[in-house]
Amino acid sequence: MAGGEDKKETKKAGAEAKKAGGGAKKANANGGGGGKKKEVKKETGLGLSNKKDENFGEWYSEVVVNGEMIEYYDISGCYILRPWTMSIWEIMQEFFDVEIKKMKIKNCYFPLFVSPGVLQREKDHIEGFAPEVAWVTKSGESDLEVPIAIRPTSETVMYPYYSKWIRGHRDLPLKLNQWCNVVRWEFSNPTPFIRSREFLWQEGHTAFATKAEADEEVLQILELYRRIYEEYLAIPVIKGKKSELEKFAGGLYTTSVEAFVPNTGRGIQGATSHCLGQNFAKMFEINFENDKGEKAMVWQNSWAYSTRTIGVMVMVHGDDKGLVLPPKVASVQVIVVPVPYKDADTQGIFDACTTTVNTLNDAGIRAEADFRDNYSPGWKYSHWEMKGVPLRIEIGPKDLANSQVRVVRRDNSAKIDIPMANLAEQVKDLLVTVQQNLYDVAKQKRDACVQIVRTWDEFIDALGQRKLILAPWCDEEEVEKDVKARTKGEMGACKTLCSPFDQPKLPEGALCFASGKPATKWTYWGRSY
Ligand code: 87F
Repeated sequence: MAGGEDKKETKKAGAEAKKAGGGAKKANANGGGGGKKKEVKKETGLGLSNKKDENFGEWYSEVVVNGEMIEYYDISGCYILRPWTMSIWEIMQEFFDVEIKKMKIKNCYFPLFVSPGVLQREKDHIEGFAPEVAWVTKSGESDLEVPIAIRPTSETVMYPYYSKWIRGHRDLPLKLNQWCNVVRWEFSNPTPFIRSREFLWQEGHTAFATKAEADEEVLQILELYRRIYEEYLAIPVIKGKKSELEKFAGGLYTTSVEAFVPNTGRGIQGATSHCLGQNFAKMFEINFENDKGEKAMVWQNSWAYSTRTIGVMVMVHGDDKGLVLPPKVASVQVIVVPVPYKDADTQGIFDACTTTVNTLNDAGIRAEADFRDNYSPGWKYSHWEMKGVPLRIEIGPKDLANSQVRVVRRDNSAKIDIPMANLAEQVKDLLVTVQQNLYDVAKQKRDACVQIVRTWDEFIDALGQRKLILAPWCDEEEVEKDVKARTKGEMGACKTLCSPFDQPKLPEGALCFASGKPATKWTYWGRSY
């Protein structure tokens, strides 16, 4: 990149960090309030200065920084993923990795760099993506003889080797996955997790002898993506098929899980599972001799989910006190805070905290105590609320005397006193309850945003109200393009999110809301990320 541009980028990153409440805004390391600033609340110094319902964008940036998930970086669109983020990613990774291994998918690692030659082989499909490809052009002071691309996705990196490795039907299926980073030099509105220039993902690339096998795997993987969202992140998603316009152009068809962010009224593609058909097999000559001794082409799939999942979680569950982590992905599920009083038995309280943590850990619960002596209990409450820890246990002199602990839920602030005697069991149950409640509340809010429309006027009305729109559609590409054009505005165009697999019955003679032609399916529409 040229020097001038470089400076521009650095400036942009600075502006981004500022927007996030400084990026550098420290969580008040010495525990003291900073004094005059509006956002400094009570003695804690930890409050958010933006409210989720009032200023969503600023709120989001502030939450991911103050919750210690992200640190802004001096390159626009690039973010530091702090341990609080990585522990969530690792939990989801562990789940998915075990599941795909059950499906006999194997992990591998291909290089980060792509030679321009192979990238060009995919040029028809890459055309629209080309501006996002980042290139290495120099080493030290000298220009590289041939510039080298950084992978934005790995089809072109991997498939030449699929062509080499697949000879006969006995080499099939070939099912590989890699956990890696990719780079897409986005230009529009970078947002931590949601739209970043480098992100982490898994990308699966599989090849089969038959289309039937490929079709089956597409849905198996999509179900794993649904489970990540619904069972781990407590976010309801819609499984469905992308329109011809919105599918991966290089593939045959694209399936996705779609989430919704009620505050902004935007849909968000959660993960995709594509059947590539034989398009890449043709391009990369991935042929094999079938069991009849004939030459045949493989059928391929590719599928991915990324660290975007974490951004969706923050947007859906976070509140005005900060992050709200679903227990299944929280690296600390229970934070134990000693609440000593002047003349109380401080050592006794500290010992009870240690015992509590040990008891919970022994029961497989991820619990920690916050023994820091330079912060007040109130500061610690705010701190761990900001970080979204699902349960807080407070132990003070009264609790000690009564052989009980006070448990406070992050999701609804409910306070429950639990006898120390059967602590682990009750905390385990509570974590399950919190997980379920987060999902239920998110689903309620999402469902309340779904609007069924039948006419263009109803559609425009619903769009104005930031709804997730379900409409009968004729499934014609020209009509979708037309809807996009007619809804283009400051907030961005409305497009199809997916046609849900779970289709309500189309009434006899139902017409497309946009074209008035006979409708062939129900489709979700909305603005999206
Ligand atoms: C950006 C630059 C260059 C998306 C890009 O979804 C190429 C691309 O091919 C590109 N952005 N895509 C589509 C990715 C398709 C597919 N790849 C494997 C997936 C799942 C994992």
